[in-house]
Amino acid sequence: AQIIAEVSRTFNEFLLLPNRTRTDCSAATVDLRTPLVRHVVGEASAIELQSPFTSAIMQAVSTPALAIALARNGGFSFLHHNQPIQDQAAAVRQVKNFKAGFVTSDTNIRPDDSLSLLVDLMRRTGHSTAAVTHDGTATGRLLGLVTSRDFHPQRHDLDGPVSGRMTAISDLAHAGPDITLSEANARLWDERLDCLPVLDTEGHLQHLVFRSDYADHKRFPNQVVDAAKRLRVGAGINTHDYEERVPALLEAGVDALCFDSSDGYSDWQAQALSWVKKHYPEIPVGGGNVVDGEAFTFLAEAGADFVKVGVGGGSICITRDQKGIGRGQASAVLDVAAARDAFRERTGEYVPICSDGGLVHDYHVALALAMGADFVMMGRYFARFDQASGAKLPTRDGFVKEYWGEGSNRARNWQRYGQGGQGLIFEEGVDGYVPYAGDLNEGLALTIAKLKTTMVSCGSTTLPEFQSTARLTLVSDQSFQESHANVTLRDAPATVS
Ligand code: MZP
Repeated sequence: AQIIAEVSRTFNEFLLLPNRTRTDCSAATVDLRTPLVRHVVGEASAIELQSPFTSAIMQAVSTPALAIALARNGGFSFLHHNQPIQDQAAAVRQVKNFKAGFVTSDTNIRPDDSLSLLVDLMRRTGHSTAAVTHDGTATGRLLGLVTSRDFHPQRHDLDGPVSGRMTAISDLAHAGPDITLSEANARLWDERLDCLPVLDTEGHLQHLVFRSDYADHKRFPNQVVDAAKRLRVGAGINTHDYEERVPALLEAGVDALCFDSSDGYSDWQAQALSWVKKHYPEIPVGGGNVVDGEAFTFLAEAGADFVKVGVGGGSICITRDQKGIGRGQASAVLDVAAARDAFRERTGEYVPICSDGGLVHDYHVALALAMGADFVMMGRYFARFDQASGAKLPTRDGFVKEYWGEGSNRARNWQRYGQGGQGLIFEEGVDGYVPYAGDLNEGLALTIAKLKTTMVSCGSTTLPEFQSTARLTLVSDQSFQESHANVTLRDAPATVS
């Protein structure tokens, strides 16, 4: 066997040194744009993120609602593939059909349908308000509205006819068929209305415009959209059914694909990549996961448009315990980033890399980017938010959300794990809980604020500048202890030792 001399290191072992901060360097001038997919050096990537965050290809994480919220905040989601092809394609369509300010037809519902069905529809479509029409179609007569104020979206025990929960609309003004979105918004604000039904010439409902969505336009200046102003979304695929899955996802309008594997350094993945590239050269497709430069180069040469880095570091992952395979995430990112740069010098093409899994603290995102990652992928982080699929459960101290690994018995995503056949022979992931963290929009804004402030301390206003100028230092156990507060916190119980 060959012994690699370098110790396998993780993010907790590093800190950033402050660099000189210029007067023009402030949180307001930091630009977090980053390429998602391969591009010729000097040209723009076909998909550029406004902030370097992607959500994990996991059942407990990347729902359509989360994909919508993340895209509106400048990031990108990959909807999971551990579901029938038609269900994954329908999830892609839900994101692509999302239109800020409009209720789409699939959130219209008949008055005798149950609230739990309505809750489910609204969660899947990412809407906080739904229309109740007499025949359940977008053009049906509007009977009432159900808003998120009327129920708790996480409580599936709610049931009973919707009519009991309807909000009267008699005090809402109606708009004619020719009203533009901006005119409608202006009127909503002027007349202090929450909602404006837009009617056709015969008085039938066309759609609803909500005032809160007008605020959203201001609130989400970084939405990741293509020419048709539709949100962008990706999808995970595997090396087993890609010949059927890829065309269905393309038909649904997916923007990028990613092979989802716990070990992407394989002939299976190279063959599947070249099949996609041959049949659908227009769709970007990522590969992974890998932990070293050799494996990166293998996938980049096989056609991968980006490569995910990380084996065994995920918060729900027990692959290292079970199989003894993996590498500290910091060492993996540093090694792969060096290979990405060598590939760029040799070919003139830039293949972005993603640091996937094992990011425990917000500052780990900054470390991963400083070490060369172009963007990060997170599971635990996003699973904590309202928009993720896990149930929100009460505890003595607050709430938790369910979060389970793709290699757990609960997920049984055997396509992700090469265990020699059809099925998961042993678990490589666990099923657990993470602390509930509320709304993604607020949580991610805080993380982005911290990232920008870190970059300012390091004297950088762009990610390429941060990657090339950041200075990192290894920390000893003792200096790691020094990093934390060393007083008794006011709200902690007093102890006498
Ligand atoms: P984390 O953000 O929760 O630390 O890690 C999420 C990542 O862990 C995913 O993007 C995926 O690469 C990986 N993952 C997902 N399921 C498992 C498992 O069951 C796993 N072992 O390792």
